[in-house]
Amino acid sequence: MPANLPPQYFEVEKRYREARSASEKLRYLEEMLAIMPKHKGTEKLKADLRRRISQLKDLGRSRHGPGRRAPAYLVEKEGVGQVALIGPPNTGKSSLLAALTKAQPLITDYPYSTRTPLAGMMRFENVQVQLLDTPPLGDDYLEPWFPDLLRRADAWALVLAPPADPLEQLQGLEKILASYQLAPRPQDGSPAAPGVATRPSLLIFNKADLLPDPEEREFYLEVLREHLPTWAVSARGNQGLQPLRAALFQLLDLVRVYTRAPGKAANFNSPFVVPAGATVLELAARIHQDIARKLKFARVWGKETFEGQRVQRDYRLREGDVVELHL
Ligand SMILES: Nc1nc2c(ncn2[C@@H]2O[C@H](COP(=O)(O)OP(=O)(O)OP(=O)(O)O)[C@@H](O)[C@H]2O)c(=O)[nH]1
Ligand SMILES: [Mg+2]
Repeated sequence: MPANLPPQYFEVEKRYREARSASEKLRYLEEMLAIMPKHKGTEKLKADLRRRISQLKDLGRSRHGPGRRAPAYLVEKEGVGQVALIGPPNTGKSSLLAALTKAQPLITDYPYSTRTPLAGMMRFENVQVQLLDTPPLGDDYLEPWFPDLLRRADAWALVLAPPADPLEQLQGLEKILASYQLAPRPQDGSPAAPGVATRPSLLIFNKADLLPDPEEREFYLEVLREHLPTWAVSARGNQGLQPLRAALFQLLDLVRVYTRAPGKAANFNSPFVVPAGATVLELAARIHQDIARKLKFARVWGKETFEGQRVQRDYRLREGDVVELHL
């Protein structure tokens, strides 16, 4: 039996998916439950919403009292994607988290100050990307959960900084990753070694302010860029962070599209964010399976199409497309 959910429901559901905190998510779930018409066709959905609500409530409880369920390192993913800031001790990972998000990590002059991961939300234009500050990846002891955290992340930002030689820092990091069968994804599209999991990665060359000589800085950047895309910044001096935000979002390889109802304007503050290469049909499925099932065609306003061009269900969405779904 079709659920026949009102359009308002999907609006709230979209906000739920984009919500940044557990309490926000909880509020939207409860709103969805209230809006949802109650009949036989919605029973499964109702049970599902109730289950998600109670899970979130449990999560809220476990943060306080004893008997917590989720270990502290298991950070709930929020926003359009998660980028882990990883690197040797004292390179400024926590400082970057503080500079790019509202999170307030511990920052100290001495190394090994970060002991557990901490997440923060980085705004880039109209989306939020989750950044994850992590303990240093040194030569010695590594927390047993660290490889799992690395695998769960959608992408990695490797944070290097002077005075150490950045290329040596990078090679040290790659060695640690390799010992867990992990590697930054090669930028030339070449395949990774068999059995090795890769993540899209970039290098952040932090504390660039400590290298006031532009020639020296350029020398390092050139060397690093042969390995991975590299961004020179100063977290402390607030330098180069704007382009870094864009690069961190682009690392996730997502496109932002906007839906509109016939004759109405699109809401450009609130994109649907889908993997690059996703089709109109996948967008419809993201909104609701019923809509995907009934989808006949779409009209697209975008850079690669003419105004309101009629496209089929397998049309691949491009960044910035405005889409009108026709059922
Ligand atoms: N000069 C300069 N110092 C910086 C910059 N970013 C961070 N620092 C300093 O470097 C030191 C270490 O910064 P953190 O952010 O704690 O470094 P971290 O990588 O999180 O360190 P661990 O958690 O120990 O691995 C602090 O004294 C920061 O103030 C920068 O861009 N320039
Ligand atoms: Mg730190």
